[in-house]
Amino acid sequence: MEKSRTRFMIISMSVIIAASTLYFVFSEGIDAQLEEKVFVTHTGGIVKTTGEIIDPLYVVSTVEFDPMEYLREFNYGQVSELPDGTTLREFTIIAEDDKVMEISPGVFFNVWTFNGTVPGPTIRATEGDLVRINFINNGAKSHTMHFHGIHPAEMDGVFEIVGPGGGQFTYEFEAGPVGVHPYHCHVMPLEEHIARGLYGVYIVDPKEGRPAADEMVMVLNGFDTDFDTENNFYAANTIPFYYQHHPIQINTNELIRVYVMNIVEFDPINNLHLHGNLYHYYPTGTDTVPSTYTDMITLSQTERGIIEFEYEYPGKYLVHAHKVEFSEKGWVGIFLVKDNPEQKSQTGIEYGT
Ligand SMILES: [Cu+2]
Repeated sequence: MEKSRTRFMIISMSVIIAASTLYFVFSEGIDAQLEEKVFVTHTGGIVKTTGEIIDPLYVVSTVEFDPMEYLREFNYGQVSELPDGTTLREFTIIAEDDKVMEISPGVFFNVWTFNGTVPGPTIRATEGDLVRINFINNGAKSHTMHFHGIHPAEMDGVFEIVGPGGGQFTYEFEAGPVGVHPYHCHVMPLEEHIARGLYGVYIVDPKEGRPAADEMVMVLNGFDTDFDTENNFYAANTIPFYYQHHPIQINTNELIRVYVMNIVEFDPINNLHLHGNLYHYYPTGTDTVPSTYTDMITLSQTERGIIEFEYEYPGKYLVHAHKVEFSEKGWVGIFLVKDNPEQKSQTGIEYGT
């Protein structure tokens, strides 16, 4: 009894000393929670705080990620021309596995990143370009980049493991086929390397291009923050409820094109439902003819495609998983459609039909 009390005292003192040290070192970045709060944990336990809790973790969030920027950000690489006239697109991608991200208010999670974010950058090329990825693994674990698409076996990012602490590999392949494809780390246990965040989108444009549109990328992802192989949070582009609190602004009568990819681990399916409208869906984006005109698609892991639509009426419209559990845990957003009677897309949604 006496022994355990002494141990408790030592642990308590250590925590107080550590917290005080952090307070003096990082006093400006520390968030003090002044109010007493009661939480119910996922296991049904009740946690009561005493208020004035210092959360030193706040100062170690090392990911800067803006879902609104990510939504419409496309990386075309450093472009040059080879002697035979082929376009070369070079990208440098750095893997790390020590970053901490605030996944949801007050929830911090060790994410593994390509170029510092989850998802990694959207890589974009045109069919027939030569894509060169200078991959550097600055993590503490082995990682690779495995692209979906057509390429030689040694460029597949599966057997050529890239070691930690600065290991390097150059992936080089011809961009193709046309469409939207995932890339992700392919080191075992794959489940962990994907669930931690090592994935992104790779778009291959047709040589003739696609009709002008307001283009965006939505990666349907989730996070298992308590390691029970079930996701606690879901989102389009990492931050739960982000596009609900920050609606995506679009115009009436303008063609909207969304490159959508499901990368959710642990769950067999995910889906995307659009309100007040229907969209043309091009599975994998490999065909110019849409396979369906719908308001609901269901995707298993790494299934992806392109959706195209226009809104006729202004207002707020939800976009969300119709697996309601996922939408209630974060995968829900809003399109805020502004009236723009002058705006007419050049080709309308008849593209490919
Ligand atoms: Cu990995």
